[in-house]
Amino acid sequence: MNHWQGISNVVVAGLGITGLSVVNYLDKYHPNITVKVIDTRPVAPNAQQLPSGVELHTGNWNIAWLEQADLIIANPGIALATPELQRVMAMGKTVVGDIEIFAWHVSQPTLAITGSNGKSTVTDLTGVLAKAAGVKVAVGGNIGVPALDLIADDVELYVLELSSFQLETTSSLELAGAAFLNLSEDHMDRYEGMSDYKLAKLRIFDHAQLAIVNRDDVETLPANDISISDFSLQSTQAQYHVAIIDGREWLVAKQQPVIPVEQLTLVGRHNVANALAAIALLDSVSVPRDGYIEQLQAYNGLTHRCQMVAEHNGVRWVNDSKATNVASTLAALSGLDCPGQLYLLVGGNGKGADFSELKPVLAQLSVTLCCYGADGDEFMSLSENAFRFETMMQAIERFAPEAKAGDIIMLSPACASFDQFPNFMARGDAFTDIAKNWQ
Ligand code: UMA
Ligand code: ADP
Repeated sequence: MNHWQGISNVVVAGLGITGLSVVNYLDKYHPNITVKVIDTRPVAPNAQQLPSGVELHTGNWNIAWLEQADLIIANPGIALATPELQRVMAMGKTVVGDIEIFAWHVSQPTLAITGSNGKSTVTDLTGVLAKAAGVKVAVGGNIGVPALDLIADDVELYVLELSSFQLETTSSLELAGAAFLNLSEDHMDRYEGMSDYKLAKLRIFDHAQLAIVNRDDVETLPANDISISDFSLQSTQAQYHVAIIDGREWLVAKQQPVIPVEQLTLVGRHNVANALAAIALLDSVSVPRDGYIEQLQAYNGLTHRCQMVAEHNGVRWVNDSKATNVASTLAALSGLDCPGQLYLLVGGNGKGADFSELKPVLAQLSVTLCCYGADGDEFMSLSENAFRFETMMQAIERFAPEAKAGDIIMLSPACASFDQFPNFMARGDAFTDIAKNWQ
């Protein structure tokens, strides 16, 4: 099917890294199409990188351009509910995202991963394991490399992390295996409610040959009629599970023991589930397990996810800046071995979340709750030992001097970073810098 038939004017909405990848893709593969770019921010990023001949409008919407377009390709940071997009969609204009354009182009097998937490870890791990097994693999999507930048003829397997934002604007992506890891509250500033958010995520299964789902989280089950592989930390009935064999706990895949859990370098129960999901994904495209067992044992995760970044005088500093919602902070707390006091840094942009689920878990710990940033107030009632600060740095300066051996200072903020940092990486780097240089 030629999706491009009759399309001569395209508007790219948003000039983030996604928008730029779309422009570059069109320039390379559809050079006869006229491309115009709108970015509603006063200063658009990447403006200097635009190929010559591509017009750019910044600061607000250009309605005339939208009305003249044959196709609008929107960045994931722009919601379909945006009134300007709704208006032209009502006129019959098609609005898609970069992943839909990717779907129109590629014919190689593709795996995709969505969920509220663990997407990047499972995506990266799946890619690392496929590579270890000798597969020419390209990894990208929401993890930070736009999918269209991956396109190359010699790629044998694509592995994509897909956010609900990306899935909203994707309708024809054919997948060899599609994993939905878990569902918990996130992005409530963008969705009407949880069912809306879940529906966006379920779109991953629309044209998948195999749905890889979490048996411990029924919300991940597909609504369409599709083959299923499941993973579980709780039930040995799942195809991918953990089981005690000769006194040791093993990862088991389709009745075959893979490795003992203790041989994983990855820390935490949630990462055991992530490893099972990655194995299930690789099985769906028949990557031989023998090819990657050593790498599965050695893999130690991505930065900014529950990572110990420094230890001074027995005080451990843990960077979990990627914990941008409640469930990820809960996962960090449940796997924590803290014999002393936990100084927990929380706050930032709360995206409209309800943080009350943290309260009973915090009550089990000896915690000093350091609340900072735009939504720091939201955390103050979660612990009797809560303190309010303007910034993360002020909290550290107040409490790090009194931390003793056995204590942990952990950034696991349950919030997005945008109120004070460009992104979660910058926030984690700032924390790591302070941690490494603390005397
Ligand atoms: N924006 C405007 N006006 C515009 C365009 C963007 O105000 O015209 C704002 C958006 O509201 C948003 C910000 O600019 O706050 C960035 O949005 P973007 O769409 O320009 O983002 P990109 O730079 O293209 O990055 C996007 C993903 N960002 C989002 O979905 C917000 C990146 O995921 C992703 O790595 C990248 O594409 C490559 O695929 C980031 C993210 O935070 C890491 N994702 C969310 C998450 O993981 O929770 C979904
Ligand atoms: P995502 O890409 O979905 O944001 P990441 O792998 O980057 O996922 O991890 C984000 C946060 O969630 C980190 O704090 C990490 O420790 C935590 N996390 C990772 N996997 C899981 C999981 N399966 N369940 C809950 N939390 C998780």
